[in-house]
Amino acid sequence: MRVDILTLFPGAFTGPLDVSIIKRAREDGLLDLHITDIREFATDKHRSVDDYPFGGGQGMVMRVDVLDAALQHVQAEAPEPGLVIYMSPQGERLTDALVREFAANPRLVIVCGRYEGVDERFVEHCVDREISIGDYILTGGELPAMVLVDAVARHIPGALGDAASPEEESFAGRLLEHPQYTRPAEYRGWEVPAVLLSGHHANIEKWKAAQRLARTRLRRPDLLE
Ligand code: 4FV
Repeated sequence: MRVDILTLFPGAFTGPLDVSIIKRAREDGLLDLHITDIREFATDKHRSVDDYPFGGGQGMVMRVDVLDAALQHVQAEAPEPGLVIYMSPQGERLTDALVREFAANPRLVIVCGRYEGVDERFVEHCVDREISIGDYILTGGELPAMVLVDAVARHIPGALGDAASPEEESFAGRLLEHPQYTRPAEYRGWEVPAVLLSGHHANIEKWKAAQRLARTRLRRPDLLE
């Protein structure tokens, strides 16, 4: 999968996408990540990428001409155009189902906003999907973009190694995960449920299923609707 990220802060991506599973997926050629600086496509001598909002209001808005030039350049860097995703609080809420849908694409182009956001004409004419990671305001779309890349990369065949598969985890079956325990079995008198130490697989599976349901009912009844 090829993922292009358009951002004013390429440096923000150094680190979170260079460790563990994502690092290996990139090294193994499963994830081909490209970060492009939007400011490279500014045309005026001040290299400005934003301007005052028409109709007044606080803050600055990112310019449609600079964003479109950056997008066209990146799209032309590979034969297959990517699905264009703009991260913003006005978007559809990111869910496991959406992550799986995006993971089925050969290529994504993720646009990170800053300031008050982008000119709406860019969203209207250049963006395929507007996505929010939650109802709160961040300083930029970079962290949401990393969340999306991390979540999607786990679904690239082979990215998780053969150990785990995304099929068997939370939200796939729309239930929260059962509690997890590991050694030491004894610690400060804090108990490990005996069934997990019983070796009785049928009972263990029954316990896990009951835990998933009980936790979901208690903590996220909305997932059961
Ligand atoms: C955001 C979110 C988010 C809004 C103004 C960037 C910021 C600034 N993106 N889910 N929540 N974006 O807060 O995706 O431009």
